[in-house]
Amino acid sequence: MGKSTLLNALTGQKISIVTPRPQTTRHRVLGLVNLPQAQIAFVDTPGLHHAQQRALNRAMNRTAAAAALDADLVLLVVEAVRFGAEDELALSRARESGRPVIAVVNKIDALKQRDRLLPFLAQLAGRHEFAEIIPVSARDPRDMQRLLEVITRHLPESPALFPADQLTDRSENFRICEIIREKLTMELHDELPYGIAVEIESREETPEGQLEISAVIWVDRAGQKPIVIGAGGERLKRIGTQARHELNTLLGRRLHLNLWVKVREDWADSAQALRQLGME
Ligand SMILES: Nc1nc2c(ncn2[C@@H]2O[C@H](COP(=O)(O)OP(=O)(O)O)[C@@H](O)[C@H]2O)c(=O)[nH]1
Ligand SMILES: [Mg+2]
Repeated sequence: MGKSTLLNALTGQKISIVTPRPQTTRHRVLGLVNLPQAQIAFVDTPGLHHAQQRALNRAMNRTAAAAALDADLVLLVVEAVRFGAEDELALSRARESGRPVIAVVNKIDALKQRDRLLPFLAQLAGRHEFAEIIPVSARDPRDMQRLLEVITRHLPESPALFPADQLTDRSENFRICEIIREKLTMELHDELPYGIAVEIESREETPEGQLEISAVIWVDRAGQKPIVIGAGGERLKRIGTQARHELNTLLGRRLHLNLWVKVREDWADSAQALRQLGME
C-alpha cells in the first residue's frame, strides 16, 4: 500500500524496508522529521490483515492496532483508486482510536485513468469524517512537502519529544537485519518462506577498521534452507552482496557480511521465538 515508502519519503531516509510484497513490515518503526516549526514522529506499522492462525500474523496485527492508540493523528494510507477489505479494517481501527484521521491517497503517479480519482476521493469522503483527504505520490517531493504542512496543522502543541538529531528509535543492528530481510524478499519472490527472520549473531570491529557482521537467516522448515541458499550458494551470495552494498552506504563504512541459514522449526508459531526475534 505504500506506508513504508511514505515514511522514507517524508523523512528523506531509508528507515523502513520496502518491497512489492504485502506484510513486509513486521515491526513498528519510528521515523522523525524536524521542521522549523514542528517535530513530527511517524510510526510505521505492519498492515492490518484479517485474522490468521499464525502467531507472527497476530503479533503484526496487534502492533498495528496499538500504534494508532498512541498517536495524536492517524494517517490512513490507501492506494489510488482501491479500497479493499484490509483498508476497511484499517479504517475501523483508526475510527476506534478516536484520533483525527488524514486519508493519504497514495501512488497517484501510477494511476492511468486520471478521471477515476475525483469520484474515488468523493467516495472516500463518505466513509468517514476525515480531517483531510490528500492525494499524493511518494515519488513527488512537492507532495511530501505539502503533506508535512498539512500534518503539522493537525498536530497538538507539545514540546519536542526527541532530540533534534535523532532519526529513528531502531538500533543499527535492527536496521542491518531489516536490509538483509528486504534483499531476501526481493530475491526470493514467490518462493519466500512466510517464516523467515534475520538475527545478528556477532558484530566485530576488525583491525583494518571494517565492521564484520555475522547474521543468521532463520527459516522454519528444513526444506526451505536449500531454497534460500540456491544452487551452489549463488542465491545467498547475491543476497549478501546486495545487502552489503546498501549497508555500506547506509552506515557510511565498509562492511564484511557473513550470512548463515539455519532452521528453527515453526518459529513463526511460537510466541517465545517471536519475542526473541524482537517482535512484540
Ligand atoms: N508508483 C508508486 N509506487 C509506490 C508508491 N509508494 C509505494 N510504492 C510501491 O508500492 C510497493 C509497496 O510499498 P511499501 O511501502 O512496502 O508498502 P507497505 O506494505 O504499505 O509498507 C513498493 O513496491 C513501493 O515501491 C508511489 O507513490 N508510487
Ligand atoms: Mg511497510
